[in-house]
Amino acid sequence: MQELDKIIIEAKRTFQAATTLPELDQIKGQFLGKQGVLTGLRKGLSQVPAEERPILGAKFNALKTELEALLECRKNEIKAEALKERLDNEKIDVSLPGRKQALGGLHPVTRTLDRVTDLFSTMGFSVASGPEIEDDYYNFTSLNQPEDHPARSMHDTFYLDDGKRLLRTHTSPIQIRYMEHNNPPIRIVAPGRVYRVDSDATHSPMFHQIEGLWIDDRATFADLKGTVREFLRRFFEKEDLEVRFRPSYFPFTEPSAEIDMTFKDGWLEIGGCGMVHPKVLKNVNIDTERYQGFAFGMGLDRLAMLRYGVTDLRLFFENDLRFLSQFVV
Ligand code: 2NL
Repeated sequence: MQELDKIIIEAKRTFQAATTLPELDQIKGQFLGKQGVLTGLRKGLSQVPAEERPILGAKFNALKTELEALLECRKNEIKAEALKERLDNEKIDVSLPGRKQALGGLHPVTRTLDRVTDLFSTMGFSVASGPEIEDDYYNFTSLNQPEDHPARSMHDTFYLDDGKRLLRTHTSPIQIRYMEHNNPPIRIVAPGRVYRVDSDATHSPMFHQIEGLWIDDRATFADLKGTVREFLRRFFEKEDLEVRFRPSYFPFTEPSAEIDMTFKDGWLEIGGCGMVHPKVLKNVNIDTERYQGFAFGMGLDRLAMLRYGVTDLRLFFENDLRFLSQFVV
């Protein structure tokens, strides 16, 4: 009888120590299996005196039933623990925000270009374009740039391998081509990529320009000043922005001027301009007795840098998403 009680205590302890179903199954074998403790006990029953056998037999059966019940109970506990652990590990927070599709955006130079062309179109200008690969005639000769002009040298201009074609160094050829195919009055802006052999914090071998051209029977230097000043005031959203025209020289304009605007507590050069040189008009068969006009040019990247407060031009062309993604939306 004492031995039976000990078995119960021992069984409870080992069942509790089992943490997995296979482990519990193995322990079950130790008690109820063929070589188990209970089988040993049943064999011992035959040695007990006949009169004690019924009581011990009943006790033995009760013990067996209890062990089976304890096993079942522990088995359910282990299953419940395994389920709880799985639920804890696999739980998801359905209230978390979803992963959004990454949103692209327009490049800051493109945004500036769109803004500039929008402003000029409200002032009556159309937008013209042309090839980035040009030849000597459209890039230099037609613009009254003499053969020995330093800008034509290999140091400043990218020539293609044939030695004849080149990457345009300004967007003026667009306007030459436009004037060849359209009669005055002409009012266009010509934006685009241009190329020069130059590279540092403020110069990139590829950069962007926008030029404007206004040809009719009376356009004057006063119209030029008003047009450029009005554009800059609208672009920088500054009604009291001052613009200054400083005498200068370009082969394709006469007279010519640099365009300065007020910036911080001084002046900042933002472009150049002038009255289109009669030789240039003659090159495109415009009658200089009837027509005259002005042209101006500005750096688009420069306008973008000023608008967004970017101090190194190269950031625009490195395509680092940490920089570019700040211009999304
Ligand atoms: C600058 C200066 C300028 C022009 C561009 C032009 C075009 C034709 C005829 C005459 Cl077809 N002129 N363009 C004129 C003066 C200045 O650009 O500093 N650009 C960034």
